[in-house]
Amino acid sequence: MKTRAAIAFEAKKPLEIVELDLEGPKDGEVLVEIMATGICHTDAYTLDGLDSEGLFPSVLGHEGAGIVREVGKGVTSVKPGDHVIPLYTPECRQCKTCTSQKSNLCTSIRATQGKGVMPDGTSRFSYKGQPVYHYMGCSTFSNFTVLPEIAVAKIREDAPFDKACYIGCGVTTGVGAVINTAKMEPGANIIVFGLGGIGLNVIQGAKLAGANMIVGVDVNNDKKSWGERFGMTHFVNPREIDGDLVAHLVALTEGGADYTFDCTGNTDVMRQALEACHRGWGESIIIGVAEAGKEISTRPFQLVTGRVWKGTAFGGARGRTDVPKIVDWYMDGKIEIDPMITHVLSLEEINKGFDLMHDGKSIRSVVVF
Ligand code: NAD
Ligand code: 022
Ligand code: ZN
Repeated sequence: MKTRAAIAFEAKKPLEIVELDLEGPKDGEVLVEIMATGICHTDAYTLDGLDSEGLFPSVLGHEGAGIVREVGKGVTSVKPGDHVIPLYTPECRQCKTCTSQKSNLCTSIRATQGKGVMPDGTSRFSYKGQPVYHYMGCSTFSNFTVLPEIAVAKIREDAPFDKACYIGCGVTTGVGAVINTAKMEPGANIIVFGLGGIGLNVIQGAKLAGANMIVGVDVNNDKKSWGERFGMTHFVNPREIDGDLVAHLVALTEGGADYTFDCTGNTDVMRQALEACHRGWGESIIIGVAEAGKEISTRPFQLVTGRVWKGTAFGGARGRTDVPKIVDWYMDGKIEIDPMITHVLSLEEINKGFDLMHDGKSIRSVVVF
């Protein structure tokens, strides 16, 4: 079949909207009509050539929502007509990691997903007879895409696609980091570094889980009102305080935070986030993805005195199990999404979404097909 998609032909070039050829689903795969897709940080990162594993040409996009249109042989968990969210972190429920219940980093299709192909080693997309790579197993910048069955979460049918798509990455990552990774207890004091599409979701997750102080740190003063909108209690702009940021934050939280979250991807901020933790028990969760080759550092004394450094992918969420629950939270009004969707674009306008992100003018841009 044909599908309308935005292709990244090479790094640092705008996406091009073209008609691609798409092969139908093979065994264990499903064809999904994407109804809406969010533009997330790592799509831009790959397009900017900062991801050492970026493949071209490819159909980017990893945050979406849509409807199953066709299923391949052996597919049992979804059927045509089901509403789904694609998962860049799949959940096979059979590999060593899934059965361990200790991590969400399912390994069953990891190798092929990283190479931009389906589990059988081939791509379903092609343009003028040449294969086009899949991206993070999702390729949601296409009106139709093919996904492994284990990489789709079935969701309720009354959830609007143009909001539910954000649950495919940003919402689940931020809220999940608090609930699954930090396992934050009510009454905790937290600090969130970077109040973008991820940090704001950390804030609303912490509010939901009953945090006491929620301190937001951002170099952009426009983010103060954004943070407050979702439950931030204190705002600090590192450029506007006298002296050392860490000392300031430790004083503000009377000894340091119980949990801190890096939502910037900046390795200097990661160090600040660890050192702003409370002596003896504070935990710092790295969410931000740093540029290829960057390293983090601190004095080992920070860890010896009880601070804990952790990281999280997709908020520690097990996609097929946890994503439908987050959709329920949204539909029940426990979490908000609508105000964070600052721009709605057509596929033809997708490059504008990347510009808005680069200029810090959007929280989340969503493309509707
Ligand atoms: P964003 O660009 O919307 O937000 C980043 C924010 O950080 C901005 O408000 C910016 O002003 C602020 N900032 C920049 N430098 C700062 C500094 N030195 N101190 C304080 N604040 C600073 O980005 P986003 O979409 O929220 O994503 C944040 C990070 O999370 C990215 O690195 C992204 O790749 C990563 N991410 C990780 C996962 C995961 O599973 N681990 C999932 C999604 C996104
Ligand atoms: C999503 N991310 C950033 C913005 N939006 C993001 C990027 C990378 C990861 C998670 C979220 C991530 C963390 C750990 C891994 N990845 C490795 C997982 C593993 O090895 O099992 C990651 C993921 C997918 C891909 C690359 C790296 C990919 O499909 N290319 C989950
Ligand atoms: Zn993302």
